[in-house]
Amino acid sequence: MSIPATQYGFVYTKASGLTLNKNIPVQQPGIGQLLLKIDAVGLCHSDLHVIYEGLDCGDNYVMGHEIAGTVADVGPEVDDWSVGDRVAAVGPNGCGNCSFCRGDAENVCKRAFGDWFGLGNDGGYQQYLIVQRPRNLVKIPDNVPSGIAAASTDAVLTPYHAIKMAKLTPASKVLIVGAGGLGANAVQIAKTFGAHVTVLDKKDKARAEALKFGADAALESLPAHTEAGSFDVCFDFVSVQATFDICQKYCQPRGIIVPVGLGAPKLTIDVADLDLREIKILGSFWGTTTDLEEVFELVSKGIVKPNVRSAKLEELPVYLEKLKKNEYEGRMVFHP
Ligand code: FEH
Ligand code: ZN
Ligand code: ZN
Repeated sequence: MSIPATQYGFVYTKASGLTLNKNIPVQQPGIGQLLLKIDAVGLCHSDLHVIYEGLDCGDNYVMGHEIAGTVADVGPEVDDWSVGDRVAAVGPNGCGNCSFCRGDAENVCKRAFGDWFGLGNDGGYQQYLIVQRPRNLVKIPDNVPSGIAAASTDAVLTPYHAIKMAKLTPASKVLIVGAGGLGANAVQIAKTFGAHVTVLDKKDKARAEALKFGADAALESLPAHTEAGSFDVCFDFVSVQATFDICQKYCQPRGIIVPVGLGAPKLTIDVADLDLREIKILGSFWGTTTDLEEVFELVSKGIVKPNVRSAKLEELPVYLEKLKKNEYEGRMVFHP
């Protein structure tokens, strides 16, 4: 595989936002590192939160946190990967040594904040990436195309981790608010746990897709006669006050609300109701290496089918604008 000396990529700085750099050196991997040729990288709302809404993950790095690639070169002391392996990056990029990383919770590794792939540390909006910690890579199944793999590293991994944290059972009555990219994948995942799934979404197309993915009901809003406290677990993929209030009203006593979306920086909680009915609010962030391995199992078996569209990486600025205006469905992935 001939590796160029320089490449192009999209670099984020607090001063200039996201800009194209056509002369980024392609480094050689050092001890314990590997060089990844980027095959596909997904575009996410979190990118918009960084570029336009002040989410501070750091300064001066190549963005792109939903990464699938092929190992192009390995440095000394890297023995768990070989040139030609197809791998996906586990975004939170845990340090590997702390109690969280050793406890299968590397997604909340405190040392990795600001070191996430494409969100503080260099990511996949370029042709080649030096991976400092190859432990944070997962093999992509042979039958999973790179675009689907890239999208799965967040649009499937994030809802999968949230659902796993909520410990669904076949007796679970689940409410999913927002059946866009992550919500649509959540429907498919929740059905693998045997749960009864009700979806709320304003868009006809999203409700139709949710029913196609196995939702038991897909509604624009809950009927007036719906009993307050009808659901064991409410996943809010929008997380604005109005959707959170719906979740709190219709969550069972001792039920769980998981505000997965980042629609509002803060939410108001009816604390008396929360206490009287012992409602749990569960934070959930991205996912772990184990989760991503399990996600690839589901995707490889065709049980979860993420909705993905592809474009050339050079077209990224065009699709950033489209995403801002919600002008497309599904996940955009880019190929350098
Ligand atoms: C979410 C919020 C902030 C940073 C990163 C994330 C991940 O789910 C990537 O989208
Ligand atoms: Zn993302
Ligand atoms: Zn750690």
